[in-house]
Amino acid sequence: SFNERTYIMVKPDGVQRGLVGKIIARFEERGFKLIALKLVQATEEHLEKHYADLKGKPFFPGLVKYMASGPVVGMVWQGLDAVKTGRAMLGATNPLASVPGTIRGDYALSVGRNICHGSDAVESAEKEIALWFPEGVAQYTQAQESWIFS
Ligand code: YYY
Ligand code: MG
Repeated sequence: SFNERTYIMVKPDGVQRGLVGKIIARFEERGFKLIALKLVQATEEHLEKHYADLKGKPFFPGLVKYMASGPVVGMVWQGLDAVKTGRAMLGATNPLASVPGTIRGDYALSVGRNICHGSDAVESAEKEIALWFPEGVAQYTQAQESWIFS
């Protein structure tokens, strides 16, 4: 929908590699509205909640340790079909399968270091936004809105 929101996160490797600005720029330039943003060192307990659906997978312990290995940048982007479009902008989970032009397809090689997260459904987006931004998100009018949407 028009006002759909998605949770996008630059993972610790993306932060360490200095890719935060480039990833933000892609969402800004596409026309999405930034309604929340923060740099945070997440605890393993918090990350286990974020990835609760993957508990039991063989890569789960390593995933949580990697995600807790440094600060992440969490953000919420709003706009037309934000969840599906965000996923398309990220590329495939395995960067080797991500086409060039996607974030993972341009900046990553390994599934265990794929530099960014994006919600996979509207329902999980709302859950993730509540988990990472319990204080809430901003509400404002994007000045260029009428030049992006008809
Ligand atoms: O949503 P997405 O990040 O594309 O993939 P998920 O299936 O939700 O897995 C989350 C995260 O786990 C993935 O970004 C990398 C890691 N992972 C892994 O290390 N090895 C796998 N075989 C699958 C996923
Ligand atoms: Mg996922």
